[in-house]
Amino acid sequence: MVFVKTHDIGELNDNLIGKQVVLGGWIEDLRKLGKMSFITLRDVTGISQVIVKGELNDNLGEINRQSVVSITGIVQETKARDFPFEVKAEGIEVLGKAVHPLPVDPIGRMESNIDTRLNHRALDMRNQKTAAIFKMRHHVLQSLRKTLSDKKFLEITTPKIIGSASEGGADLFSLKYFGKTAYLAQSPQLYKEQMTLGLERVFEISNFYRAENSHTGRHLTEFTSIDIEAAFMDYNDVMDVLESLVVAVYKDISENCKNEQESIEHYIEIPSTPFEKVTYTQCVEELKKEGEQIEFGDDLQDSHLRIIGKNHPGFFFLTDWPMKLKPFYIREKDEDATLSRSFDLQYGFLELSSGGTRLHNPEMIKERLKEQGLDPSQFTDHLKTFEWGMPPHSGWGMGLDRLMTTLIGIDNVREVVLYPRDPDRLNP
Ligand code: AMO
Repeated sequence: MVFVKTHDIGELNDNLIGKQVVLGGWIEDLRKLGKMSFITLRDVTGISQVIVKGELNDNLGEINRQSVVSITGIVQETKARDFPFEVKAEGIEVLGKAVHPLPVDPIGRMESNIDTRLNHRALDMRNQKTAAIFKMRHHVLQSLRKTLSDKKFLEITTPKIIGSASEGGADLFSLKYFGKTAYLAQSPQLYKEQMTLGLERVFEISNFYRAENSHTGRHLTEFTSIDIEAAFMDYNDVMDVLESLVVAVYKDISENCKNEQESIEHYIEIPSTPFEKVTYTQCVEELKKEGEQIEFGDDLQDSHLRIIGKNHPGFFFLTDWPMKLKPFYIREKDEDATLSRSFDLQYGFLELSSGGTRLHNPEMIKERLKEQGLDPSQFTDHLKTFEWGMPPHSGWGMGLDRLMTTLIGIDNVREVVLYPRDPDRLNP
């Protein structure tokens, strides 16, 4: 028999009182009280109480909690405080049994550690806290796409299987490709830059890959990146785009995900603007004052960023990094060629995004590639596009998973990724 669900539980309303509905969902609770039983039925939209009486109750038999059932019944008013309506059952069919005990408790009465939950991720999704996080992630994606589209950015999808490094550097996964070696893209960097010469403003939201053997709460080997690239914009312009995008997402989620915030017991505060801009040089001075051994040109280590993050809590831009610390495609400042037109968006110590104004003179790019020990001949396809009327352009990339952790107030990206991939986790 084909199962037909007439209503989601969240759709039950006064007009349905006295009418028959067919619901589908999971048994969250089942209490047998002699002549009658009470079922708490949950679907993705809500919960309802179901009353089972008479012959149906006598023949109910064993139904494990968390089994999926179809319940036909009449909607009625309820005295129970926790439910807006209840349903008097006329028929119950078990569509899929759940074993007992389950490997994790979806009600969350028995807390499981994150590894156990990730090993049983599909079941973890029935935990209302976990489900709330992924409902919020859905809204964040929608919000990002809407804001960027409103700002006249076109969504593109660039290849993930590539023939040479997109960013340079060592953190590339390689794979066999019909007798050749291919790589998994680390970012859409080269393609998004190329697209500015035809489409001007582009964005991409896709997964990218980093063969980094990092074991932290903020690194994954497969992460979701939000990238933009815009012709005729400078790094200050794309910082403005980033700031307004982050604020729009925060507002959107704060207003439209009230139930989800209640489920995770974390309430979103909208960041105030403008975000502070702190230069790399200022950071070095602050660190020296705090007794750190650091000189201009040194990279900021995790311990440094923790100090800077304490001095500047919340969102701020860390700008004007030394050229030598930046990738080959970043442009220098006109007034001081040792400094770059670049920035990171920080949330305290956490780096959320990096970006900048790009070089658009191919000879300069070749020089920079050589300086960084990269072979310009590996970038021929990219470099030739700079001879086709490449506009000046700027952009950034932001880790969606990291942005999500700031929204939900949890500091492990694994909580906001369905099936996280890290050096120790390749399954399920
Ligand atoms: P970058 O390498 O700084 O810049 O990456 C941009 C942002 O992506 C996120 N991110 C990660 N998130 C989780 N796990 C990882 N292993 C990981 N690596 C990066 C971070 C980071 O800030 N092409 C440039 C961007 C640009 O200039 O447009 C780039 O990829 O949030």
